[in-house]
Amino acid sequence: MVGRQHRRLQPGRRRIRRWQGAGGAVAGVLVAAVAVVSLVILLPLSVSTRAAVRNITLVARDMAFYVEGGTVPNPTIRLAAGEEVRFVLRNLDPGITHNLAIEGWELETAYLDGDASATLRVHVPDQPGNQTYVCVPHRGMMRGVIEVVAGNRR
Ligand SMILES: [Cu+2]
Repeated sequence: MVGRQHRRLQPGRRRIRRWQGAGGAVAGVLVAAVAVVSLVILLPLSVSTRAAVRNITLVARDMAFYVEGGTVPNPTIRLAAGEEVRFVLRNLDPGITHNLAIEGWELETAYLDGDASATLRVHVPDQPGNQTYVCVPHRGMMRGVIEVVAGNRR
């Protein structure tokens, strides 16, 4: 009885040893190769996805536009020719309606109440040059320049 059980255990043990030896090394190399190949394939994908659309968050407060976290009212915004940009406008002026319009490109968000936000998807033209962005109801106070520069400079 005891002898039989002992014999039965032996082959299993040997199989495990072999797996941890040469077979284990081959498996390890394979796993590493698959990981490297996956990285090579996935890395450019994630990078290009991030580069495809750039988010620019603007806030409207005290009757001016600001880049989120910025202190310069109605800042000049530099965009690269041909790039994809998503403007996000948040209205932080309670009780005052604001929007964001780039009239030269015929783009305009809805009018926003305080605390609301909207997005404006922009395909920047390939030609460098300047545009004006405004808040339509307050175009006298809330207006700035969009600079379109060639290539990737921005
Ligand atoms: Cu406004």
